[in-house]
Amino acid sequence: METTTTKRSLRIQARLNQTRRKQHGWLAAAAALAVGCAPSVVRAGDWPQWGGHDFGRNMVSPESGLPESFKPGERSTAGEGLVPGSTENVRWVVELGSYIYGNPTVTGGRVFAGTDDSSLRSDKRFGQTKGGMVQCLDEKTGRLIWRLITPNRPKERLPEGALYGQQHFGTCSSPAVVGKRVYVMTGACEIVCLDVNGLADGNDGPFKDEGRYMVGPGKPPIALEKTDADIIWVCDLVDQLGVCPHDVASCSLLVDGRFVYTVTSNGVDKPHEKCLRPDAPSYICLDAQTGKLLATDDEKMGHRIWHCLWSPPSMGTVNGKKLVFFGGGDGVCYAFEALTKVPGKPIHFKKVWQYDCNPPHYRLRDGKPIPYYEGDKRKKYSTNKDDGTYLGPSQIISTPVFHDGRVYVTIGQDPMHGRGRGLLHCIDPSKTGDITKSGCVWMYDAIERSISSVAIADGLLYAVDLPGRVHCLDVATGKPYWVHEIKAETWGTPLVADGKVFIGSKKKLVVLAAGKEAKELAEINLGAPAYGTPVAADGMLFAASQRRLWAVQKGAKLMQPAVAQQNGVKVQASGGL
Ligand SMILES: [Ca+2]
Repeated sequence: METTTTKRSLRIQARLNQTRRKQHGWLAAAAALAVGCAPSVVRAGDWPQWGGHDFGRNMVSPESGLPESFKPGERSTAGEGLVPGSTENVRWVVELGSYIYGNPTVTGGRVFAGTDDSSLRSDKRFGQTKGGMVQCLDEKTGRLIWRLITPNRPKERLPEGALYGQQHFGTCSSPAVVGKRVYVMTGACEIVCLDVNGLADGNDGPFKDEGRYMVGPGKPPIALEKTDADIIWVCDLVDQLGVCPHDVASCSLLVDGRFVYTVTSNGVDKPHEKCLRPDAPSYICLDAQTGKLLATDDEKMGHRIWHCLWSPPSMGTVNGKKLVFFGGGDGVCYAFEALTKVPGKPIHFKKVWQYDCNPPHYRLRDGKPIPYYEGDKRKKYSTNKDDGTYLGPSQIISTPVFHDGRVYVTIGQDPMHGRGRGLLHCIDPSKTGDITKSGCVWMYDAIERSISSVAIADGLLYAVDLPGRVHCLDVATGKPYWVHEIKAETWGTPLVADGKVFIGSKKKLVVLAAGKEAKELAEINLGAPAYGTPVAADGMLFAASQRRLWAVQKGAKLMQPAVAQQNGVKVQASGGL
């Protein structure tokens, strides 16, 4: 049964889509022309931020007509690209790099994705730094429109003793698009605001030094081209806010009009013993227009943080007030009042509540605190056998999801730490103060550690844990209907769309039927791990492996088997090349 809220939100979404269809009629028309064999109905519903249009970040899309499966194509042995006719329901495929952790966003006929910089090899202007990129592609064809290159942050631009950037994962967060601006946290621990049109229509904003920025300090600036990004402003969280990131800087920003909310990716030092910048802010709000700091938290979480802050915030209206929900590197979920106006100088967020996601038996053994890193299977002193039974404290890496007056959040650790017991909480956010007891609606402890967020549709909650078990629960009670085993490590969040649940995993992309009975519809091998989260927009599914991004559309065929080279980005598409 659909809930009234779901029906209402779908009706609102349908109205939004109608408006967008009117605004972007050219897109629908052009897309229908480009794929002659596809159905004529092309929806113009976009997905502009992590969570789509929903600031609660519930990964549910109103798109319909999505195929149950697709054939990603076979690699040609006679050269680059795919064997002609080996794909099914695929509109285009783009090879974007070696790491695609930044889940795509789609809006205004464009697809935005964070990647590493390995596809830069053929652009002679750059020496590779194993840094990151933000790539903007044409939604119809997959062709490159522009890209931002963010060089790897060198050691001398970090506090001494930091452990950061060694994994070369690139830009790991989802770009957020509002109007003509794109906001993203780069792999270099900056928040950047970009022009949605890139440099094709000139160099906008106060930032004019893109040619120097994109090669990194100490090198001569490159000559800019129309396919380069146009930076409007940059806020460097290390230089300007004193943050010391750990491993990777990542947060899918929440942009609410004038306000950009994010965690700072402040974290611990190389030996994982202490935070080098314990008084630096954990949660901040920047001015979307200028990049200026508007607000910080006053939690001083650096004094108790275990690893690093990576959890993207969400937002919801509770008791008539907009709240922002942040997942802590200390295992605590926090709610702060959202800003309502631009303050004259930076202020502290007003805290409304906090909720400890680690109950006493997760934190204490025989009355003594359980060391966090005892749960890291790689440590010599670890007692974690990596079989999912280890019980100890975990942090919040997933997004706290706000839906229908409740907050849902999982706990977990860096996947490298191995398996362990997790916990999924349903929180009543209408309380104030320490709401660990008063705000607990239900807990579900048959889940292992998870860095995935939940998706909720039609009264059912879908959650997935690190070893790839999908849990379908009654959202009201937390009682399970079924558990399905993907049997592969899973980092991403389930996407519910068109009566299906799409989940990426290390081995394959899995499609399940949404509903009270477990039913697997398809397993799709993408040829490389699919750690990210698929998204749906404009009647298409956008799914990525570590290397490639597929635009999946029912009935679409790759019309031209030739591979187009665009500054190193290889595209196979159905039309327009
Ligand atoms: Ca500029």
